[in-house]
Amino acid sequence: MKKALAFLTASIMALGSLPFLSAGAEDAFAPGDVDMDGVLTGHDAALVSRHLAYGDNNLSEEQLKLADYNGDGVVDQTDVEAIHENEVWKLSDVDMDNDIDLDDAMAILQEYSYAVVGRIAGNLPPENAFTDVQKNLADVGGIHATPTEPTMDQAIVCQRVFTMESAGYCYAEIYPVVDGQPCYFFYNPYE
Ligand SMILES: [Ca+2]
Ligand SMILES: [Ca+2]
Ligand SMILES: [Ca+2]
Repeated sequence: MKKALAFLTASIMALGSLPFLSAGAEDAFAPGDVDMDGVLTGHDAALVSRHLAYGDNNLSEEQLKLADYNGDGVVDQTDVEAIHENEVWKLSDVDMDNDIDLDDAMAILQEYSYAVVGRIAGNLPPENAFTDVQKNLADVGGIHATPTEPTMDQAIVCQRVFTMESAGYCYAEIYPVVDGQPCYFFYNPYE
């Protein structure tokens, strides 16, 4: 019995030290899926773009590996452009209908309101909860490396972007341009 236990302990320790276990976990995410929510979106482009422009969104080592979309060992604007070109949903398109409009701003605002009510009541209604993909899409500034509850600021920025695009404002007036590089997160005047 003692021998069997020792063998079991040794086996478990050996399993824990096997390198393929951790490699398998990393392989779960496709290149470019930096926020690790299972789908390539505008938020992945926003995270990498923000990292390059300001470096203030605390991407983990694993996320930086995923940010190297073309696998050339460097995270740069080429990766941002490629992720942006291949994104399935645009940043802030939280209802995922391929259009950024007032509906998205209202959805973010509603989710924010429910989250606040949920916090007060200690019970967030699950039927109104955003998925992680939606929470990530609401992160218009590309600041949050992990899914977070939507804020009122995000709703206002989303509405502002929709209004400016409708009014014909140019790219650089809506998106930041840092060191001559176009960015893929939204400028947030409330930050
Ligand atoms: Ca993603
Ligand atoms: Ca690269
Ligand atoms: Ca939409």
